[in-house]
Amino acid sequence: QVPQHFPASDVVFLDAGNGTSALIHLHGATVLSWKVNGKEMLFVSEKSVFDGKKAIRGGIPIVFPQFGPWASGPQHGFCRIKRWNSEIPPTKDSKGTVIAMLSLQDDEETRQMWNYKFKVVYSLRLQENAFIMNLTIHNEGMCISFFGFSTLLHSYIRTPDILNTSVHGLNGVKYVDKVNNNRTDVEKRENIFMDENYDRVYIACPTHVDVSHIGCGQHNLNIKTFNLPDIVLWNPWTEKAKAMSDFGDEEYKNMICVEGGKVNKPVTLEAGKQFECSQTFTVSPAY
Ligand code: TA6
Repeated sequence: QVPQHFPASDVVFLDAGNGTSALIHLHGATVLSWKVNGKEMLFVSEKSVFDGKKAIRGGIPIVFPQFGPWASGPQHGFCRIKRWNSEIPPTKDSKGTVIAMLSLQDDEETRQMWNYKFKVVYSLRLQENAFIMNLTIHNEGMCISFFGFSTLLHSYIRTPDILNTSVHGLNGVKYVDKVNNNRTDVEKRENIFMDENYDRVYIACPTHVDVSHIGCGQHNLNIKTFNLPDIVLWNPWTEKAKAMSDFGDEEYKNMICVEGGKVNKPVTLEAGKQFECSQTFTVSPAY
């Protein structure tokens, strides 16, 4: 359902064959589409704006250097609203993995908000039934450490029915509930079904979670994370859906955000050092 009329100069298309493909928009290096056997696994709002200014409502926006509201700049930082560079054209390696590499460097605008020299390199590797997204944040300064950044991959997963989709793997994990005055609690369910507005930060999670009945409902998604210890679960539900101009009133029924992040404990990165994190999506037939 992603409008296919994007100018070729604005997108990077990965084709791994057998109906497996991915489409990345250079605005925010936002993955817009990931198809397996021709079936779309990601959600992009029909009302998303593609004006090169506003964050795209859906796909996998990149959150850096700040998750959530930010005194120095836009909510969720500037990465998802900057135009990234495609460093290498998509190439297929000897094992059939299609690789793309995008990057974003500091500029006058970012330094106004966050006065650091940085380079973020986003490498995407698409295999027949796995999609590996690796984000490496380089502190390009000579002597100044980055203090306290957070980062997160804000993945909008598609579902035919939010009431039949569940998140498995967070039982026993502590979470902060942003819908209930940031109260903390411990998850007690094996399978988390959403039937209301959810906005929770699960802290220090296992490295694997599953999301059931995604895409057209016949697949389960496994998300494996590296250095993204926290997981945000979000669904705006009815009232918040109505309040977003770039989101359909009923679209909350067809998406679930399961977002791997390093948000609970911000990162301090010394000059010349790098912070690497990744998430790997694989799908299997729904149980
Ligand atoms: O990831 C959940 C969240 O932080 C929610 O609080 C909600 O604000 C969502 O992100 C979307 O934020 P956005 O700035 O894209 O409207």
